Amino acid sequence: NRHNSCTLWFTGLSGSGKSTLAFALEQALHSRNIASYVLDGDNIRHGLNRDLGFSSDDRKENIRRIGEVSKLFVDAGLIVLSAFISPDEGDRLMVKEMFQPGDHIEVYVKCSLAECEKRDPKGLYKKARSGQISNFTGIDSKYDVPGSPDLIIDTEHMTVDESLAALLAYLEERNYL
Ligand code: GGZ
Repeated sequence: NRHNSCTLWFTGLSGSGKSTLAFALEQALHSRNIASYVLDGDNIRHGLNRDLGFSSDDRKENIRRIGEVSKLFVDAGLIVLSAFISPDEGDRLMVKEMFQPGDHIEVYVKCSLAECEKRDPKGLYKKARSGQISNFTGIDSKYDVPGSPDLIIDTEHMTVDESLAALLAYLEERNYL
């Protein structure tokens, strides 16, 4: 199917719903015969970026490599769904500048720390609170709220279906689909 390839860059706290939304969108695009691919911590941090941790330098290098990989996949014609906390505004700008304008869409997956901590799907906030994990985003490592995202998805107040509809509407209105 004809479409305009691009990267949707999902940023937000751990547990905000980035990967959930990315996979829901991947499925929706798949059923329209549009090729997309999800990059997230589970397929990147265990492979390509297994040498990187969570210091600010390592997060920056993590984000830089993911930006480069995303760009290659866009060149290959895909809609890339990159779901990483990417807590630093400067690092997010670095990624944005790797792309042609229009090839990069920043999606702020907005959810309060309190709600993410309540969800705590992997028990990581609990570990961070008890000191078993350090440099955890939102607890003892910063998250810069995006200053000018292209789209905000408020997962605290929207269902996955509503969030998905908002993403699809955004892409349709701007003729990506
Ligand atoms: C934040 C951490 C940390 C620390 C492990 N801080 O919710 P998850 O588990 O499945 O996804 C999180 C993932 C974050 O990796 P990213 O590559 O997205 O981070 S960044 O963009 O900041 O480079 C979380 C898990 O790894 N995790 N330790 N200290 N998240």
